Amino acid sequence: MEAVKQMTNWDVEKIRKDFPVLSQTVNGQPLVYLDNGASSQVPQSVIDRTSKYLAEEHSNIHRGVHYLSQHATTAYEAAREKVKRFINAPDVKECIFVRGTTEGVNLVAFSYGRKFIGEGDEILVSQMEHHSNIIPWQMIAEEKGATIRVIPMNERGELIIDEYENMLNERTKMVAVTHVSNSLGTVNPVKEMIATAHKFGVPVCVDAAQSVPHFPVDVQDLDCDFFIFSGHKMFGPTGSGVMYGKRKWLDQMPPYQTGGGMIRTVSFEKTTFAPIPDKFEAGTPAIAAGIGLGAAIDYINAIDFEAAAAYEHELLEYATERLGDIPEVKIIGTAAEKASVLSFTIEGIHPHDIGTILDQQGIAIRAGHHCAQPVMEFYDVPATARASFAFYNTKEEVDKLADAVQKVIEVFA
Ligand code: C6P
Repeated sequence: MEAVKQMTNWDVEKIRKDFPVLSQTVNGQPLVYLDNGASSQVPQSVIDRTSKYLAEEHSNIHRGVHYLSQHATTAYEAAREKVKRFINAPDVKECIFVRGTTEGVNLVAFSYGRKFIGEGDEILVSQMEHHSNIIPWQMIAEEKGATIRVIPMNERGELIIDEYENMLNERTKMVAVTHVSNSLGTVNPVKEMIATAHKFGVPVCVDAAQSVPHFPVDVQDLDCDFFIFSGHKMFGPTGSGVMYGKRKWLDQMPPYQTGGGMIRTVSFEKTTFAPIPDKFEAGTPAIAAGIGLGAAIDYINAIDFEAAAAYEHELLEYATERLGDIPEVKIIGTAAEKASVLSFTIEGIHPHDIGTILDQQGIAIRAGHHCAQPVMEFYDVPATARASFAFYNTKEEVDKLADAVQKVIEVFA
């Protein structure tokens, strides 16, 4: 609690004014939006930039010689440059626009997998992966006769790194691991995991859907081979996302989807493909969403993101303390390193009932398996209630959450 009081360098009330959605009432109560892990809210600057594109610049890109097309192309490619700087990619061409993390992982699994994974090979995924970072690997493993092996975790929801190290061998062809768990909030030591995998020559695909909205990232420092995230979880629009990949892989990988915009030459006999990034961007992309993602990066750059991360961390600690003080509440996911996610259960009350009662008080949380059924199985629960925070949430909102949870318990007593 003390820590939150000391947060002098983060003016949350000023920040909140940037997000129009936050000032509404829901079910007669001021909205308390604690479902940022599903989708974060969008600042006015992103709304304005996207509207401007639709109102004044809308046109197909990379295809026209006319003014609008060139203008839209410039704006879209400027967004790609922003992505490059945001994640510190060495080359803008290594930043492939996708519709979101799901599409990005499918792209890597099927394209890398078709080229580099064979019979008897092994793919490591962790116990805490989102379904998006399990199923594509399962599909390619099935197609190729490869095996999925699971990096285990302990009761706190931390990966057991010793066991991970023992799992790597000459058959391992990929490590697919989440940077931050969406169901537990665990921040995984991906930099160390990548260094270990590289000792075996194994590439690592990092699911960064839940990390990029919460703290600065640097793909060169991590030395990851693939790094994938969604725009709609980092204050941008849905339909935007990024798959960063090292050129050494991308140049060798076959296209994932084919069609317009990704070719060099086409004849009925043979097609040759454009270099990256075009090779992986078939068809007309989500132009407005991509430009909006660029604006979201501008927004993050304009605030003090390090201070935002520190504030959010203190908020999470405060929420953990408040909910932890309620004897009936069991917190799921107690890793030493956590970011912005608080999953919990209450004995005898289904998380959907918790979510519904909280909604009646204007509090938005997520209840369910969070597309992480193996995590639910690990803890032997059907679902959890999950509050997930962003830098515009407040200590007062955490208090409302804790009071509302207390009321839920009273209703069911
Ligand atoms: N998690 C959540 O409420 P998409 O849907 O493609 O933008 O992102 C998929 C995805 C992949 N990895 C992780 C770690 C994620 O958290 C998500 C999305 C949302 O937790 C919706 S299930």
